[in-house]
Order: sequence, then C-alpha cells, then structure tokens
Amino acid sequence: MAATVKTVLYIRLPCWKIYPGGVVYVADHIHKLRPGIDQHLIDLAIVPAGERSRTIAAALERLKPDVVAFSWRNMQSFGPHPEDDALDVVMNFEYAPSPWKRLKSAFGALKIIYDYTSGRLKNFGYMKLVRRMLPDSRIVVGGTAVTIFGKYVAEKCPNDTVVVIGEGEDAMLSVVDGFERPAGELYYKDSDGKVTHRPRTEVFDLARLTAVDFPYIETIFPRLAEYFDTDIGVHTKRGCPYQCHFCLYNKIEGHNQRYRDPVEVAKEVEMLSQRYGVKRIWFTDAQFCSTRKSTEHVEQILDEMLARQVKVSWSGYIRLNHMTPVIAQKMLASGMSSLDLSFTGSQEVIDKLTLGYSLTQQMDAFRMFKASGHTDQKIKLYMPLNAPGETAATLQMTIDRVNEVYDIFGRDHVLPFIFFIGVQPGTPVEALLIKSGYLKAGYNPLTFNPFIIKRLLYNPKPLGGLIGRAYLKALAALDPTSEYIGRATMDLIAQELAKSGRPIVVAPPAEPKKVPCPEISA
Ligand code: B12
Ligand code: SF4
Repeated sequence: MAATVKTVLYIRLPCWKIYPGGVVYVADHIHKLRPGIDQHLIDLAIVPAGERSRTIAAALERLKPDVVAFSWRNMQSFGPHPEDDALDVVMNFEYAPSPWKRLKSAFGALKIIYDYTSGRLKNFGYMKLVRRMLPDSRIVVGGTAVTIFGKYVAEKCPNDTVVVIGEGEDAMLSVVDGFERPAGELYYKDSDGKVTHRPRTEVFDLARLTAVDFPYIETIFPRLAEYFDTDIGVHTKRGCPYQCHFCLYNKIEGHNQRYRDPVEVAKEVEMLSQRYGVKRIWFTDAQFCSTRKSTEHVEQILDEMLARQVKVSWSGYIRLNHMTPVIAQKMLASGMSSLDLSFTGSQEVIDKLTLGYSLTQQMDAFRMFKASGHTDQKIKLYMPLNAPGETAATLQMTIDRVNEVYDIFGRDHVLPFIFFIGVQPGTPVEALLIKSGYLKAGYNPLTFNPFIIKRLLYNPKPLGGLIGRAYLKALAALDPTSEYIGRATMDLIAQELAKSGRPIVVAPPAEPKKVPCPEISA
C-alpha cells in the first residue's frame, strides 16, 4: 500500500435501507483531520443486487483508491418482530395448524437462510474483488457486525486487511496515516495471512465528534439525499453500563458512557432539519436516556434543540429510571414521537434478565409521562416474551400491566412488540442456555444450520406454542387498519391462559431485587 494515502473508497455493505450513520461519522472525522484526502462513499443498500459487483468494479477502476474501507452492519440479524416478515415465517413453520402453511413457511425459511448465507458470502466476495483488482490497496472492514464477529471476519477476509472492532474514527485515522502506529481495537491479517489482535489502549474522546459536515458528505456520497425522508441516525453518546442478560450493546460500545457535546448534537439535528428538510431523527445510542448522568445530558440536548426551535420528530431507546416531569415535558415539546422501551410486567422476569429497574417505578413514570402532556405519541413496548424464567403467571402479569398501560395512554397509542430473545454470542443468556443444555457448548453462532438458527430465536415449550398460536390467530383475523398485531396477540394470549385454567395471579408487583447495576446500587 502507498505510504501516503490519497484516496479512500468507503463501501457500505448491503442491508435493508437504513441511513449509514456509522461510516458517515468515520468519513467526516477523517475529513476534518486530514482534509487533503479524497474520499468517496458507495452505499450498496441502495444499489440493486444485480449491479453491486459492477458498481464496485467501476469505482475501483475510476478512483484507484489506496484504501477500500467496508462498513458491515448486520451479519446475524435474527430478532424478528411484527414488522419483520421472518416472524410470520418462524411462527407458521412451528405452529400453523395447516400442513400446507407449514410447508409454505419451510420454503420461506429456506429463502431467508439462503439470503442470509449468500449475503455473507457475497460480502467476502466484494473484498476479494478489491484484492484482485487492486492488489496493493489496503482493505479495512468495520461496523457493528464486525464488532461482534471480528475474529471470524479476520479469518475469511483477504490478506492485508484491517478488521476494526467497535468505534472506528481513531482506527481509520491510523490507517490513513500509514498504519505504522495502529489505534483502536483491531485484528490485522497481514500479507502472509497471519492474524494478530490489538486490544484498544486509548479512549476516543467523543467531544471530538463535532456536528457532521453534511455539505462535505454530500460531495463524497451523492445519494445521501435518498435518506432524507427516512429516520436519520444521530449519535449522542457511546456505551451502556447495564448488563441486561440478552444484550450485546454494552459490549459493542463498552460499559462506560462517553458523551458528545450537546451543542454539536443540536447543531447536527438543526442542519439536517433546516438545510435538508429532514423530519425524523433516531438517536442511535444503545440507550438515549438511561443513567442519571445520561438523563442530564439528554436534557441539555433537548434544551439546545428547543432554543434553536428545531422542527423534527425524534425517537430512541429510553429507560425511565431517572425521568422527571420536567424532562418528560421537554421530550414532548422537542418532538418525541414515540417512547421505545423494554417491557415485561413481572419484576421477577425483570430481575432474572437483570434489566436493572423497578416495575413500580416504570409504571409511575408512565403515569407521570401522561400527566406531563402526552397526546398521541406512541408507546412501543419491546416485550421479551417467553424469556428464561417466564411462566404462565408472569405472562399473565405482563398482560395485566399492558392493560394498565392501555388505560393510561389509550389503547390505540400503545404498541406491544411481540419479540423473542435472539440468543447472541457472549451474552449471559447464551451462557445460561448452554448450561441448561438448550444449546450445545461450542455451537457456531454463525451457523447456516436452520435447526440451530431456529433455536437461537428463543421461544421454548410450553408457552412457545401458546404464544405462537395466538400470534397466528391474530394475524389471520387482523384488519391492520383498525388493530395492531401485538395488541391482538396479547388479547388472545390472555384468552388462552384463561381457558387453560392457568393460574391468574394478580399480585402487586414485587420489589426489585438488587442487581449489579449502577442505577440500582447508586
Ligand atoms: C440504533 C439501532 C437501530 C435503529 C436504527 C435507526 C436509524 N435510523 O439509524 C433501528 C431500531 C431502526 C434498528 C433496526 C434494526 N437493527 Co439495529 N441497532 C441499532 C444500534 C443500537 C446502534 C447502531 C448505530 O447506528 N450506531 C451508531 C453509529 C454511529 O455507530 P456504528 O454504526 O456502529 O458505527 C461505528 C462503528 O461500528 C464503526 N464503523 C462502522 N462502519 C465502519 C466502517 C469502517 C471502515 C470503520 C473503520 C469503522 C466503521 O465506526 C462507527 C463510528 O464509531 C445497534 C447496536 C449498537 N449498540 O451498536 C443495533 C444493531 C446494529 N441492530 C441490529 C439488528 C439485527 C437490527 C435489525 C435487523 C433488527 C430487526 N430484526 O429488525 C433492524 C434492521 C435495520 C436495517 N435496516 O438493517 C444488530 C446487528 C447484529 C448483527 N450481529 O448482525 C445490532 C448490532 C444490535 C444487536 N442485536 O446486537 N437498529
Ligand atoms: S440498558 Fe439497553 S443497551 Fe444497556 S444492556 Fe440493557 S438492553 Fe442493552
């Protein structure tokens, strides 16, 4: 590779169309520090499948980049929910009463697995294409998928590839500076194919992430405008100190929360709104609002947005641990369109999953939100149904609490998301399921074996069947213009539980157990 990097080509690998925020932050950072470098960005999510190789080859031919940097978002994306067709396929495959439907869904499942398999192989193929056409270039691969499966990617990618784990700004800077003093966490596969690992030794100061220079990004990514009518991802911080049993976000971003300057965040949102007419923002943090300190940071961002009178609607993952009426009012006044949060109606399940909050406090916070001026904002309850520890009694408690949330906000405004735990590598839930014999020790989380893939979507017997049948019945009877699948499913689960004479326990919520979580112990 040339000692001085003159040209970088970023290639965002295919996924469902979603704004490529991660690679935009990386390219913006490089431009601010090394403005002489010529950068370009191709987003394969918006290039038709049949044209992708040709598009890459043409760009390599034209630009002859010294560095080709891939961004890989999703690799193992099994977490289907009602807005993802895969949930229907899985449910029909297991629980459809008609054998024809089961057979049809088996084909659907094969198609999903084929897309999954071929998508991954094609991505490595794009890297090999670069190596064939430009043998002296350096290849870099980063992104959330790579962060989770970095070692695997390092084994499969071409020689002389840098595989960046986690945030990429400083690692990429070290690459464009010649890679003599690498930075960040990475695997490096050298020109002989030997893989070495470098742990992160430095902390990247997020205050250095000033508002994205979108006029510059437009010049390197001419199709940027195709995202302006979608949710644009804006990052406000990195890290999560919680340890929820099924979650990897704290590993992807680290446990320590680090913050961007609220003024820069607000400037970024303002520019998106005023210059480009963007109407919807998704704050892409692991949690937009969670710890006491992050709640204060959120308040500062909202103050800045309100002072600038930015007209956007926004969402993000939110916990209610430190919510106050003042913050709730500011959230609503600044354009919050939905409250997106994990929900289960049993303190026992909350504690088993070490979610680190009190159900009573969460329910009180809902009431406070309503009293603070909630009108038509959606309340999206992400419900890890049938997680380890779930029983008919805890399921009944969730139904009761969901009904209470309907009473607070109005049924039409509440969207219970039926989703199941997708077992992810290195999480406590994975360890638990290996210990219990549900998964074999040493199983391959990236397997193409449909039976293991199905097991990774955790919805075991006996409640799995009850939930599955209720979901399918709700789907068959649904008029989507007047009802939401999650609400209809919860109603049917309630009927089934009542019919089967399972214990209907309407117990007051138990007090939360102390969990090793900074919020509860603080
Ligand atoms: C916010 C979010 C969403 C939002 C996105 C909103 C929006 N408009 O942007 C919503 C809720 C819509 C969403 C949906 C989904 N998501 Co999501 N999402 C996230 C989350 C929390 C943050 C992603 C993000 O934008 N981060 C902020 C940006 C700035 O960071 P970044 O992209 O990671 O980029 C940094 C590094 O990765 C790196 N980097 C990135 N590219 C490059 C390139 C180079 C060259 C280098 C050097 C570095 C580099 O540097 C960047 C800056 O430091 C992650 C989990 C997490 N904590 O990361 C999951 C995550 C990415 N999502 C995931 C999944 C599975 C999905 C869904 C498929 C779920 C589903 N079944 O529907 C959908 C599909 C989305 C799609 N279209 O593909 C998975 C992917 C897992 C995997 N192993 O494949 C993740 C990792 C969560 C998980 N389960 O662990 N998601
Ligand atoms: S609070 Fe959210 S991001 Fe953090 S570990 Fe729990 S589920 Fe993951």
